[in-house]
Amino acid sequence: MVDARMPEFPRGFRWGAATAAFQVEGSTGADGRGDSIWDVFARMPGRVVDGSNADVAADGYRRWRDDVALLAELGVDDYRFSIAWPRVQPTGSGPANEAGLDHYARFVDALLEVGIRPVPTLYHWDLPQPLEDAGGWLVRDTAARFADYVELVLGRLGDRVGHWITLNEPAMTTLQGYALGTLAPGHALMMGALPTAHHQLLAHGLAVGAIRAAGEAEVGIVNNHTLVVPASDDDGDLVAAGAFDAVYNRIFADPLLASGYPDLSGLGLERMPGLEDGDLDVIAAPIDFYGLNFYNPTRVAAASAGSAFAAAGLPFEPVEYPGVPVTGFGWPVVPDALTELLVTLRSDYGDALPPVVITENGASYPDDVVDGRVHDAERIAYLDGHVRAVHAAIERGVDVRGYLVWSLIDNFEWADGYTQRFGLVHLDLDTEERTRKDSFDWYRELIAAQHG
Ligand code: GBH
Repeated sequence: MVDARMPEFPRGFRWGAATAAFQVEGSTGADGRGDSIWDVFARMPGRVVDGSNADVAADGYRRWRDDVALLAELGVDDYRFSIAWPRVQPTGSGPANEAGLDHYARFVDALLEVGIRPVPTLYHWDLPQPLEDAGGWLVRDTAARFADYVELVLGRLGDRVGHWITLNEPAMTTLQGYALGTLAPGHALMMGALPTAHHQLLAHGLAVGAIRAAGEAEVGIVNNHTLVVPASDDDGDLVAAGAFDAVYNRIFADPLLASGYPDLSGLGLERMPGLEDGDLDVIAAPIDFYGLNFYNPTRVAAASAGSAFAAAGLPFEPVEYPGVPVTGFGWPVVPDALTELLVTLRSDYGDALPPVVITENGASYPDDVVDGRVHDAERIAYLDGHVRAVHAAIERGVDVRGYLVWSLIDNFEWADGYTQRFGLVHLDLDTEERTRKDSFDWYRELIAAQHG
């Protein structure tokens, strides 16, 4: 099934898979875990499309040995998972809940035992609810709380984890969690959400400081970027595309890799709200790798009169991407956009861009089990195209060091509940049974061939 013409990646290139605690663990009440904003959001009627929650999810908190075995069979170098803050600090502050840390210590040891490098994300969207009650990412103190939590994790796992990721996709927390309200905590503050961008980046910078102080481990952040494609060459569309790029990409990348925030005048702002003296130095602390989550490009036009975007004072509007296939989620499939994005990052940030790791890439499709198998040819085509796109970027001079598939296993897809499946492994929602999809075998063979 493996296409023999898959080009060879550089020696040492790392292959892996990714998940996040809230999406796979379940056992939300076990061992003293507290509520996160996602537990609460899922209880609000109408917020999760299928009315589901993550109380069981993929049952990973109990079935973690099965998942380690699947990863070992897949032959991955790296496994990216996340640590649930409300398991470590059930209320978001105070002493560590040792039972929560015990789980991750066991899990990390099991990965190391089978030769897989653990790459934990310290925050993948599960903010302890009491911190949200105190203002969440809108308040500066949450950044300090995050740094305290990170120190507790380092105190327990710092001797056996050599690679940390601070935050997952701060852009989605700001844009969907606080500006539009489509993800937890569900606030529709539009421009009022911007301080959450700054406070998350500050939290990242403080966490980098804590990790440096604790030892030699490498650290990076995960940003999701999109390739912004103007809908036409008209001035209005070009200006709109620039503003969209600032909001979606540059606010979250420039303070890390360039000097400070991008020009926000297109949004009617003189400076980033919440920014205080010295913050930019904290945020710009050097990182060892830049995690990039990529799913699709975005076509952007000038906001049309009467649209929700125009009503909110925003100059842009994402529009349909014509003439390409779409995933089960309706997202456009354009592998070349990943090459272009990587080349653009390299040319925009130059040597300030550290080595890049593709920390998520994948696609959702319906995936029915037929005679004990899942024939997910579309997922294989998606992954194959994007792996080649990464190789093309390397050939054009971008230093990419790894590629992780989202996701190891079907899981709780946030506001889309269990209606979207991204896994290499199929999850039976009634029995929790795991079934390898064809894409699992494809990826296993790809990794084996690349390892040579
Ligand atoms: C990631 O976010 C998350 O880190 C992960 O937890 C999640 O499960 C995974 O992706 C899959 O969703 O409608 O064409 O405009 C993804 C961020 C934001 C990427 C929305 C795609 C919309 C595409 N996504 N974006 S489109």
